[in-house]
Amino acid sequence: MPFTTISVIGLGYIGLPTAAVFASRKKQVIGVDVNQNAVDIINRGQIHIVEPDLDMVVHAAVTEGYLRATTKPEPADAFLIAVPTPFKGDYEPDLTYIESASKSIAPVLKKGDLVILESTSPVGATEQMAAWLAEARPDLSFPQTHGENSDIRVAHCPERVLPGHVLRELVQNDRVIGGMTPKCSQLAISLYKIFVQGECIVTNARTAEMCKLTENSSRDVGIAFANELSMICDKLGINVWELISLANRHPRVNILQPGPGVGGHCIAVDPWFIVSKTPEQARLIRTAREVNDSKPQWVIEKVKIAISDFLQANPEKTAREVTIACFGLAFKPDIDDLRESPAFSITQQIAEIHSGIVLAVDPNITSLPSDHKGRLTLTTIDTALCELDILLLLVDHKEFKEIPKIEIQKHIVIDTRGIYQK
Ligand code: SAJ
Repeated sequence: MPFTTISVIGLGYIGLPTAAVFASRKKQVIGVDVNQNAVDIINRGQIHIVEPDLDMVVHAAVTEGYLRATTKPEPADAFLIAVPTPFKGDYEPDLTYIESASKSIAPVLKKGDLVILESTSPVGATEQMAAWLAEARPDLSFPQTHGENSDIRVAHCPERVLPGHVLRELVQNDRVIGGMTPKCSQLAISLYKIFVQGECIVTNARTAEMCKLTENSSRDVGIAFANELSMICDKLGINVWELISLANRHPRVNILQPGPGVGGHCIAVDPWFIVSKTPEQARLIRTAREVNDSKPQWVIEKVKIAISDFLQANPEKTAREVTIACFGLAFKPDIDDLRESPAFSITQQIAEIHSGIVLAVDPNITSLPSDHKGRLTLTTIDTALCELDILLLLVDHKEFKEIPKIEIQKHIVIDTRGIYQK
């Protein structure tokens, strides 16, 4: 077996579960992260992110001595880079994390090592990473200059796991393996086969990069279609959820669900990597992003209309006396992740513009982030139901679906997920 020691650079939502799963297969794993606090937490056998069951796997891996975290790269047989790839203010991809990760591992590389880029990346990033490595290590040869005879093998193998189901999907999902040469791909397959039960399918690095971007753009375009339909149906007085469920009875139609916008770190980001490379061609992909990004503002306008309807029906009241309860803060159902959450952003904006009380309700959140904006009070479902005048449903958490219909019918409801209107 060519891999005794495996190093994972970037111990976040992808890197930490990946490191832990390799360790659970009894490989020596060195996890590297620039965040000393995260490193300390992991070395105590704990985790600094939220993902079901990950705490147990990390705890076992650290206690049994297979996983160790550090801030400084050490020699290994394979390096997996799983650092963030955000975009800059102008939607251009920001590769600085990949650049510094490559430069940090370059000094410890040795002949025969495999370097894999797992971070979601714009087309060409793997070649760029290989160029940074080659620049830092002129004594070693790389695939871009030495092809199959290179000392170092390089591949792009994008992660495709769904937050909330990471441990299962890491093992079961098929893997796209984009080696810079066929030998690079073969070595990468032998690494992933340590834990991947899905199929490992070989392509080149550029196609693998584009494949990941395509998956998330496809979902973004699908959600944009649903969101656009919801705005069209609102104008035409049609229940969009009934419409979609009827249309989806056609054997070749499968429309996704509208919502208050698209959140998370991936789907709202990755399509821009295609747009930034090919702005003239990527017209639909750009428009989908714009449609989804415009949905939170559309929801806020609906809330303003509901306030004025309420005041017309209750002329003795003023806006200060109208209580709005926002049900759901997370970026999708049944998780507690507030990252890039349209629900949280809408709730904060309402708290900033509304003069009355704004209640935030989320059964998965125990406290609001310390830097939240606006006057917001986190409360329970029952308290909110007693106090609210307008119910704004933003996330289809299971607890919200269980509220008796009779409780919902008493109130003015803006249901962005259709759970009370289906
Ligand atoms: N959403 C809707 N309507 C839908 C489906 C989703 O409004 O019908 C919204 C969700 O509420 C959420 C956002 O879209 O705000 C994204 O959620 P998601 O569940 O579609 O995806 P993520 O961001 O949690 O994970 C995605 C996955 N990609 C695909 O399903 C193609 C995952 O497999 C990727 O690994 C992940 O991005 C990633 O890391 O790139």
